[in-house]
Amino acid sequence: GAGANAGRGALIVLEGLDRSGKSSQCAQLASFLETQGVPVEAWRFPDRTTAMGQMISSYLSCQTSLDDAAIHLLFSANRWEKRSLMEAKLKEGITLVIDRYSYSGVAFSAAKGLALDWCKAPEVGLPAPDLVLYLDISAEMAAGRGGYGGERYEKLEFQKKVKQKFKLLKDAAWQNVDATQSIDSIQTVIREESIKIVNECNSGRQLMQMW
Ligand code: FDM
Ligand code: MG
Repeated sequence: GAGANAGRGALIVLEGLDRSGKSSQCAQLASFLETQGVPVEAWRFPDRTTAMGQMISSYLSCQTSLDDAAIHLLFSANRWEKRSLMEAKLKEGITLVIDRYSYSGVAFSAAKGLALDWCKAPEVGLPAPDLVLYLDISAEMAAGRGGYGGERYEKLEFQKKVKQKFKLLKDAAWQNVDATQSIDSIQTVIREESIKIVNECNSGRQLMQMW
């Protein structure tokens, strides 16, 4: 096992287009880490359970309209309201596996035409992921999997733009994962990369800040 008693937990983020397989891969990864004796929690952003999260959810389901800049800041604030809890969990030695983070925040808003640097600014100072696993798939292939739920951004043409913006966000923590492989092959890669980073964090790797 990776050891449950020494250093901090790892901040692991899964990113990608809608229908790239993030949510099932996150769930499988969290269960796997648990079997390895790694204290772990699976999180997601947006966190729709908070007051801000409920405003976001109603925007995404097209029940409300909001200015593009305003909704961008709301998504960011939804991460900030979780900042101290994230930091506390990591410090306690709990690894967080998070479905979407600041990368989705910037990619989706920039795809609407907001300036990339403006979109990144409110993320500055949030805890930086130790590992970003980007599930790489074309928008066409993701759409072909069906099951777009009808939320605001779940449209092929828009997802193509989002993919172009994701490409501009590769940083030191970023790892591309070929998401056209089988679910099991993807999970194998994700497990290997995750165990490595969990061990590094456990043995003293410093928690960084965005961006
Ligand atoms: N999304 C997600 C954003 O536009 N900004 C953000 O900061 C985040 C975290 O919200 F279309 C978009 C991405 C997606 C939608 O996400 C809801 P889920 O994972 O489908 O719930
Ligand atoms: Mg969705």
